[in-house]
Amino acid sequence: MESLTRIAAPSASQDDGPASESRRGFLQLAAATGAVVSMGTRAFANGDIAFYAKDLSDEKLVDMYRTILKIRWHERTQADQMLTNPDYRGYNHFYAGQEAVATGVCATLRNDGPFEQIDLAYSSHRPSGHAIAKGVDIPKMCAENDFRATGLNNGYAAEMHLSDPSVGFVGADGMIGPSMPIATGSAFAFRARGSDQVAVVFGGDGTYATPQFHSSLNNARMLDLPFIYVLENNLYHQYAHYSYSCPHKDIARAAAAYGIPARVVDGQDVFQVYNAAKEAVDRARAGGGPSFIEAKTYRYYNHWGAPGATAGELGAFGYDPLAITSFRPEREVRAWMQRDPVDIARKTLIDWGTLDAAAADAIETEIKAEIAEAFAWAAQQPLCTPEDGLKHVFADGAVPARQFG
Ligand SMILES: Cc1ncc(C[n+]2csc(CCOP(=O)(O)OP(=O)(O)O)c2C)c(N)n1
Ligand SMILES: [Mg+2]
Repeated sequence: MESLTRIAAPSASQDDGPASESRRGFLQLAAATGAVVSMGTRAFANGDIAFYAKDLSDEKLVDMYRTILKIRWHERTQADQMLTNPDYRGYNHFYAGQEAVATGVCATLRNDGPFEQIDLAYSSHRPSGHAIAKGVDIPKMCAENDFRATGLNNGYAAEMHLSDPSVGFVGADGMIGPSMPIATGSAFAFRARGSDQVAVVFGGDGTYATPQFHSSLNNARMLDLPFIYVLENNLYHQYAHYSYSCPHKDIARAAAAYGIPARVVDGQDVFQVYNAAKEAVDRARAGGGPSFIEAKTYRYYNHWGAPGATAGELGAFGYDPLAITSFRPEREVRAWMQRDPVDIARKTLIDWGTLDAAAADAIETEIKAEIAEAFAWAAQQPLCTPEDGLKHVFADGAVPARQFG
């Protein structure tokens, strides 16, 4: 039995033909005239998805492009801070190169409203892209990442424990694996309450080797939970290629063992990711149980921080002193950068007539300035004090301060 399906090559270079164009036109007309259009995921007989992101409104498509750019410029600006500003305390496991995955998935989720109704996203140790795509306040996230007292989590969390329940971003997780059973617990609660919310987990190729990966998938299937696992296969866990810990080229094959429908997508193409996520979310909301999405992608920086990077330039190349040896040849990084998620989204929207080049440039200029402003605001925020470090450790008043004197 094989439930694994693959979404074909980037839609930007594909001609879906006049039928798709006229369908998009029809849907836009229907939207403009207020006609009720029943939208849903449809599949061809061979299993390929027939729901195209191109059916979305121009506003929603441009919004996805803006999100990709916000993530990209957040990463680049933070890398530059780390490389050039000795007063900057923050750090990151950079998400640049993977922006289309978080953006395409979160664009299918309910990200605002009462906590009892929004969808929940569980992140990993590489959280900034997931956080931005889910809708966290970016200036506050920048402040948090620099350990500022007015940051998203009052400076207690920084990158590794970022969290914002108001948008359903349950949070980052420094451990590889545990987010999966916690998220299946949320999905179980949704099902028990009769809610149509879904729980999404973002994890890396390294999670295959954890026990939580296998037990969570099995339980999600056995209990038909509204649970979506988004595996971002960026080829490496820390400095080792994923073939060192997983026998499958497509890790999504593992889902078949648990009877979970799976898709492999080009993680550099936000609209392919959107299509697969939309199918999975529709299935989960309708009571159809879990789904597995493997997005083939790549990180432009090394595992952690900015070794090998140069201020003002995208990406990190060459030997990483944090690794015993570097497993990433420079030519591999540069080859992946040829299939850049920002470029692919931009080209697709220009092909579809949603944006022209001047409008796309103007959006990028605007986002770059917005991110620079977020970092500037964060740098003005008060730092945490040593006393702050004792807050929230014990119940207030339970431990006299002299105990630490
Ligand atoms: C249980 C556990 N073991 C080891 C680590 C150390 N560690 C941090 S990140 C990482 C690799 C994760 O790789 P992957 O899941 O592919 O995610 P990526 O970094 O590629 O995004 C490891 C082993 C950890 N955080 N937790
Ligand atoms: Mg990885």
